[in-house]
Amino acid sequence: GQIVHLADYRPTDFVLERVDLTFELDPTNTKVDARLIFHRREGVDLSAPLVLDGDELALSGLLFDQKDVPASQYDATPESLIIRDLPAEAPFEITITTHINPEANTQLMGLYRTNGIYCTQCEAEGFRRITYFPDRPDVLAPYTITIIGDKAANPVMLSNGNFLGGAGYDEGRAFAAWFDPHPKPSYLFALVAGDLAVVEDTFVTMSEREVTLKIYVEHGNESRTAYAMDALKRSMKWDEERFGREYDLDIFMIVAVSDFNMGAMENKGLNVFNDKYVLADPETATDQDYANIEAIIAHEYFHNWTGNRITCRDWFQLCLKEGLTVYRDHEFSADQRSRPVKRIAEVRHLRSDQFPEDGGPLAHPVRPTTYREINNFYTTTVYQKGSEVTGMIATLLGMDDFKAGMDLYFERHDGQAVTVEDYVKCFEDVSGRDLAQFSLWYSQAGTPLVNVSTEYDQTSATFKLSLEQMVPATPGQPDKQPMHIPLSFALILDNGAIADATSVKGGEVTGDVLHLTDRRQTFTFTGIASRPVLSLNRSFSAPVNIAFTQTPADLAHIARHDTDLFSRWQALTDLAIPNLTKAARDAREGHEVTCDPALIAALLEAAGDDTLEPAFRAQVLALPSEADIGRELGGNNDPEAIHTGRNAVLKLIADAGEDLFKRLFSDMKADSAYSPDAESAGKRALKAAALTYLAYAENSPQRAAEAFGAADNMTELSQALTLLAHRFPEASETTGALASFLTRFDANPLVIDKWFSLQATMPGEDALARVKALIDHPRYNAGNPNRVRALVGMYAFSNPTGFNRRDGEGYRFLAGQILEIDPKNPQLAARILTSMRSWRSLEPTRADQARDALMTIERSPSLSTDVRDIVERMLK
Ligand code: B3K
Ligand code: ZN
Repeated sequence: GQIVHLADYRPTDFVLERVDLTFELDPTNTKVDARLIFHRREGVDLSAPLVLDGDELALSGLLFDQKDVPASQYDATPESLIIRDLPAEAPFEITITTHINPEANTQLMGLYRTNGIYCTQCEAEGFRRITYFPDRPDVLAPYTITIIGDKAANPVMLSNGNFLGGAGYDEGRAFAAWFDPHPKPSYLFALVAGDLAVVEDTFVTMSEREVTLKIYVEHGNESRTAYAMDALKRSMKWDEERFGREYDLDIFMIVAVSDFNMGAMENKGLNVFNDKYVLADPETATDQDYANIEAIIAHEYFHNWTGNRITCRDWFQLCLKEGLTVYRDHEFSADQRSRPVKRIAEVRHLRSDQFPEDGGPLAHPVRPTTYREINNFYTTTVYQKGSEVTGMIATLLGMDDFKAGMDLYFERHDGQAVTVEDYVKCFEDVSGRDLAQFSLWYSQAGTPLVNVSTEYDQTSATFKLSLEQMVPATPGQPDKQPMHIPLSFALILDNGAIADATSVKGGEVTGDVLHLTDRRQTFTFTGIASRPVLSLNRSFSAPVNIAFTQTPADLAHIARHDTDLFSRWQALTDLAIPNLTKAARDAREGHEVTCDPALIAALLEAAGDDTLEPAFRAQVLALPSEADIGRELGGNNDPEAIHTGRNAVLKLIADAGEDLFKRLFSDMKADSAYSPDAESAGKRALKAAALTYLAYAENSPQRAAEAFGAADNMTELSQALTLLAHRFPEASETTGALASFLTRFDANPLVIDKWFSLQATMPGEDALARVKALIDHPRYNAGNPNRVRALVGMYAFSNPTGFNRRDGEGYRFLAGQILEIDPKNPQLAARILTSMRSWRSLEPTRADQARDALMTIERSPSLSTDVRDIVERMLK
């Protein structure tokens, strides 16, 4: 656990020219021969040794140009191999032999086995668990791979690049050889072997090359790959049309495995996926699952250019590939589906995950400058805020310059390992704009707060908009500089029209974008004939908090008239928030909860407006979450009171809108067989929202139980079951439905994960007893990350009342789980532990209990670097 600093970066002393790996597969004793050709970098001192990384390795052989190396010439430890007295200039060959145990690899980093399948995960530093290597992203080389394995057990043997050939090898064994001509860093290496089924298709690229597409799955799952294959082809086409990016090998492969630490991995030509993000059919996958599959298939595919062809110089530059690729997959989904609805979902996600990270002890810049464990920096800040930063570049420059900048980036840096500065420079070069201040978005952590006040003067027809920005202090960054914040805006007139706001002083305005660059800035608009309503940060053009008190009437005006659908949703949210925070306070003090009729009217008006797309109306009806309300309250939070208050508001809306919800529930019936397309999914979402409100209005499990019985797809089935379990936990209908669901889907692990999740998130104190019982359930499997996340992760992240018990038992339970998971799978343990990152915003009794539980973890002598890093930062 050494601390790594961005400022210490320097290139390697030796340049790697070629990599040639031979694997002799064995479940517990796989032999790896690595032949590496190096030469000393020009100007590097003769005394400099070759230093290679390892992790839990043992060296079993070392050759220099095929001859033994005397023991005095090298030092091997589990963490490194250091070789001295190497040639001055001439290239030389080092052959390293290691033996590794895939079966015993529970970390799921390096080469491991899942359900009898060999598979790898090398990002960020897993390759060093396979062989000694310069395991860093700026070391690029072409790879040749030979895999030798038992023929019967491994009819499929895959690696990156193009297939060279394969044949029988010796008694009962076979070999397969692969060559990847594109120089790549070790984190993009992959190997998969075992008995897998394959589904094939083809794609013809823009230059008329035919690419073979293959999706490998466990036998029996072939029929569940159709949607993923379709999403892949649409992604390939879209990247050609939108970014001019063509695929560059003869074959593109995806492998779905059931034990995986994250969503998927973009290994060159051989993406490995968590099967959750590949397998789908109407009976087992929800609309959300389909949308996730589409997004993640696209994301990993898009990495081929943003990540693989152009990679990161060092891990500090992670956002260079992740933020940009998230931006690209967001754009893809927006084009495939409804752009405003997609934007609403993204912003909900950003606010519920990234804002708390940015406002808590784990806050870090989009490009961090130090880390102790790089795996802890695959964060929502690097990914989602990183994507927002690229989105802001597009907003600031306009689409034409943005596109030119991307083209330049691909052209200038193809085949290189680069930095954020290299990326930003491309946009500066094409636009002539200085992005120095803008680049603070990469280096300053914390969510900026923009205070807004306005003034309208009828006689001079002048509208004044005063903005003040403040970037909060974050760990290691007490003082902040003002940022360059692009704020899309509209001045909406009485009749709903948008005022011409081109006559403006006080700062730069491009199109409908205000450039806020100073700490305080006043924009003065002239020629505004009547008092306008300001709609600010439209489409969420900047990831900031806005403090602007607008009257309910003004918010309702935006909700009715803004041409930006996102802003209409935002206005309704802004209308709801004060009602929900007040409800939480009232509930805490034992007062009756009330709700402004203007909010109810505005929500019902939007929900009932048949000119609006159903998916949007469903988003309107999904009020801010309990976590959202907690964040608005800011501190001293009582999750019970927030829950009670919010439920009371839902009940008031439900009662007032009962007739509308009945109408929507029957109007939104599907008129044909299930289809996962966005429009049909939107109808189902609106129908589900109506069903939820009806459960509040009718206060009976009846309708949900009927919906459960009638559902012919997993979306409606799981929604009905969740509603039953969360609203009517004691009802016999609920007990019966939970049992029948388990019996029906017992053979399908991904569906059983849903069964665990929806019980883990049942609100209230009883949740803990339920979760503890589920840990002892025969279907619980502590070795499967999806199952652990479904139960322990969902409980800690997504059950505010059940987890944040006043007596602290929830925190102590989690601490116990973290200490159990950590020795087996540190990455998983560290990730789940981040669920406690907002512990300081709890009321004192709970906060004290949370701190004690964290200190129990911290005191454990044998923590992984992963968990130690997180727990120490959270307690700092
Ligand atoms: N690049 C991988 C994430 C690797 C995580 C390593 N701890 C998946 C992705 O972002 O596409
Ligand atoms: Zn990614």
